[in-house]
Amino acid sequence: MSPSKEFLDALRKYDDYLIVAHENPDADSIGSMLGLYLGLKQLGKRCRVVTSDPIPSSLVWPHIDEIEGHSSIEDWDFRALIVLDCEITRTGSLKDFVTTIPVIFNVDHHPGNSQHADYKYHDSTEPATASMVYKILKGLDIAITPAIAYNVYGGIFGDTGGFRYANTTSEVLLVASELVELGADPAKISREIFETKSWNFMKLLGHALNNMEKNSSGEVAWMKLSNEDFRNFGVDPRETDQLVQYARMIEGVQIALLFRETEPNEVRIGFRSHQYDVRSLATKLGGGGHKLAAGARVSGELSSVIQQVVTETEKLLAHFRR
Ligand SMILES: [Mn+2]
Repeated sequence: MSPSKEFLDALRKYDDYLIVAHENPDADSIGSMLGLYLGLKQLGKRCRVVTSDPIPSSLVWPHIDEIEGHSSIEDWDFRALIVLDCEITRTGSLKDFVTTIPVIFNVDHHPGNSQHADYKYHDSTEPATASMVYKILKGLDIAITPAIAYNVYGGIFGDTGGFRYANTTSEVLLVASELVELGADPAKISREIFETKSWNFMKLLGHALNNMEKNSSGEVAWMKLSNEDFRNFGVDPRETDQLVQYARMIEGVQIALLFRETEPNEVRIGFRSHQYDVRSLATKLGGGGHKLAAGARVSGELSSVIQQVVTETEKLLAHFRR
């Protein structure tokens, strides 16, 4: 679905924008923010891009150094806010500041997005927010420069798992083709997003694989990392949210889980499946996400959270098969 005329007209109307996305920014949120930022600047808008958390160091994307930290914006008087790839509640430490901005634009592809916004472009059939940004730029007749192409392609590549997930459509492959034509570098982007890991990360991965577990039927597999593991291996928990893919690779596994004790007594859970709606599980625990890839954050002791969630997961599987 393309953005409405009303949405595009409204974007033309305002002169200054603060562009934000969710905490712990990923390739899609970064590519979307920078793609839209560079595009709106072509229209003569004043724009700033701000995140609550550091950018992954492996991403060396055009204009990425123009993304600012939280402290640089508080004395600014923005007319309009653009929230990408999430609802305002997921903007981390930016939340209190951004809610003071009078006009809200929201662009997101997560199902269940209930953000109130003056102008909203929401489509859960889109593989990435970056593919929606592409449609906004086209709708505004903005020229896709090599820097924009790089960022938008990067966002799409990230959220489709490198064109491997079920959200990879023929439409998005055509968009990707055009973006490569216009200057995106597929090999470099692939390396930056999926194939640049620190030594410590690889050692932690080995530890996590060694300690992987499965239930008696072999249909639920899970990985766990304690707060102590992160300290011992010297790895930032934020680098590890994709580890769950290894549990999902196992033959016969229907639902894969990742448990990370990111703070003492706080467990982040990642849910993945090839076919079952794991978002319902995540939502039950106060989280959310996509049908086949979701997450939640709960407080509690690691082993008891694991026990409880594995039991819930087995119940869900039984329910789907009834
Ligand atoms: Mn996304």
